[in-house]
Amino acid sequence: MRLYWRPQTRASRVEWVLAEPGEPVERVLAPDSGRVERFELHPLGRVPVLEDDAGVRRFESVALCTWLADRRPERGLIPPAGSSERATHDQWLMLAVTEVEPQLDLICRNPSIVSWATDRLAEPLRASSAPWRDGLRTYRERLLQRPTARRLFTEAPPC
Ligand SMILES: N[C@@H](CCC(=O)N[C@@H](CS)C(=O)NCC(=O)O)C(=O)O
Repeated sequence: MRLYWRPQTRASRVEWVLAEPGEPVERVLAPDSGRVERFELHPLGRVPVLEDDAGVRRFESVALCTWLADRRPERGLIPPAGSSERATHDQWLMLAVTEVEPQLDLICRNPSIVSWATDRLAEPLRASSAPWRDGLRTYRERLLQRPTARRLFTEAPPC
């Protein structure tokens, strides 16, 4: 398994899921942003890209994480495919990636819009605060049950 990564990118998600089951991985620092070699790895020149042991390269961090978790069911990283728990898992996963992440991305790239974006996000959050609180609490509890996640999220030095 070979992971093409850059620091402080979504590659860290994949690194974490690889670390949980202790999968051996070769980390390869991807070429600098915008370089033509990046587009040979990914159609939009992005990271992470994961190459499996058969040499097949794939991208999209969440799809990679899901695949890695599914292939080691005994580790209990993800509910079994087709189960009701998995449907709920995927629901929150998709909401995070399709609804929340683009807004956070926008804010990170345009710090001047923080107050506009906070107002925009605050209303729906206020209106439905219980599901968010419950979801986040469950997420945090489950994360902290995993030694690797606990180490990465609570003991890792800031990058
Ligand atoms: N949806 C993709 C997003 C990938 C992405 O946007 N990666 C960023 C880093 S987090 C990237 O490579 N940006 C272009 C660049 O750095 O040149 C995923 O989750 O893998």
